[in-house]
Amino acid sequence: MTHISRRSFLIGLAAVPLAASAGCVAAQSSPPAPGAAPTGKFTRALPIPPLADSTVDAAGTRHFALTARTGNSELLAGKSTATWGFNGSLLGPTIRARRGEAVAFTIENALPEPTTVHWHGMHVPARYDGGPHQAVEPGARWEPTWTVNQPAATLWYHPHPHGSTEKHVYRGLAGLFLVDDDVTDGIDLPKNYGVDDIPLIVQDKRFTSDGALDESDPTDVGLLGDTIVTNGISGAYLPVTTELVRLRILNGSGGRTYNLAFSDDREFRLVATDGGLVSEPTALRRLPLSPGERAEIVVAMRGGSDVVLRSVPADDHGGLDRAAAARFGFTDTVDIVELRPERTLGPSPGLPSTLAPIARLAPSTAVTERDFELQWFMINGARMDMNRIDFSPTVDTTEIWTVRNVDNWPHNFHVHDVQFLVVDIDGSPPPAHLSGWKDTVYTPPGQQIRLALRFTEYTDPTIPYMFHCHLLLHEDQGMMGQFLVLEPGATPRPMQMGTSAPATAGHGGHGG
Ligand SMILES: [Cu+2]
Repeated sequence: MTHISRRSFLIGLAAVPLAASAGCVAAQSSPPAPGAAPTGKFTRALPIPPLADSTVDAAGTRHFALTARTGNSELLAGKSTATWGFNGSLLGPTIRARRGEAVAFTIENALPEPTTVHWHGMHVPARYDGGPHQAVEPGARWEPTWTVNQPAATLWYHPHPHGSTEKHVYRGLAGLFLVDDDVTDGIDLPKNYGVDDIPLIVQDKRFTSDGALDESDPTDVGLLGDTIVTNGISGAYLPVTTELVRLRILNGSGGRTYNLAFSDDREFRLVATDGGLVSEPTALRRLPLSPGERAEIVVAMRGGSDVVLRSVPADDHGGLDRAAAARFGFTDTVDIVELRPERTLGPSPGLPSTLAPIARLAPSTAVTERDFELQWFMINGARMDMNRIDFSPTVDTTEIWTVRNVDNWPHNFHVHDVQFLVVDIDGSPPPAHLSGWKDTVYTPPGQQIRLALRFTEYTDPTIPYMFHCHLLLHEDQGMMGQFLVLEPGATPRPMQMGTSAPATAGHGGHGG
């Protein structure tokens, strides 16, 4: 097993100045006069990922097909870039299914290397989770199927191959998975997909001089790009026709954390987090979103008055010291999309004062407590081993997990199969944006975050689920572990793989 000491790793990766790119740091431009011609920076209409085609069989199962393939895309206007996508050259169609519906997928791999498709945020049997144990070889096919059984939410799908997740996502493999249910259908929220209910897949890229994706010089949090691409293009604007717009925002970056805000500092309402609706619309002016997290917000528009959704420097530097905050992108200002409303906007229903009650998981009912220390590429001092099961929760019991970032790097924490609740942060109740269902949570240096989780329905003594840092370089470098969900009293029978070494592609040669 290759061992890389932290010191040699740091020496091996000379600090990359996020010369962020003077050209991409947003200037405080005054909004153009209503009806004015587009002014240079936002030059292309935001593409809306198409809804995935599906067919329903006699038994009521909804079938989808996804093929991971190579292609070329116009991430930058007028330039062709080699990219990867599902059913196309870049990103993937938006999967949509209802709670209670059985879904079945035919996944085909037309890439030159193995990949997987992981259903991020989905409650799904471990064998269909799409983690590193479900590799799909080039030319092979994988057919997961399950019944959707969780509240309406904005989930997503992306590759999770052992040691290569960052590059597969960076090259373009990602798509949204929207779950619908009767509760959300019955609430007055903008819900006309692509019109007033807008998906935003936010990613950062860096390009070589000839327009290729630059995969060199990762920082300690991975590939930080100086160009924001939203739904696959840079410089996107969104024509708006309604008074309210719902934005379903995915941080699809591997290493960059965004601190969302509008250019005129207007308020917006948070209506959903990773796992679905929050209990009531929450007024915010800033919303941090670390890699893998989603948020749904509703923002009021004024006819003819353009406004830019952007990421602004984090007030607290993400809990990092100033130098680290700058090195890891926390002090950058980057534009995501310009919202360009018509002069006269169609009416939107007013937001209700309450959305969906959050059923608390009382910590006092927890039967098991576990501790997780995040540091460097390790959780509890260990790096990922495909042959090591770290622990095995019992189905239908509540657990409390205490996650501490004891590092001076940013990390976050993602758990497969389940949506959890943040119990407290350093002993205090979580802020509004962390009060709903979550599957990924940012864990700043020095903080202690307690999570309440309850694994239900699916057990498997052989095939594990993952928990990991969703900064994808960290995940690839081994900041991940595995657990089995078991029936009471069941004995684990973990599968054994041929390899136990964490992949070090791109970071080899620094052996200490
Ligand atoms: Cu990390």
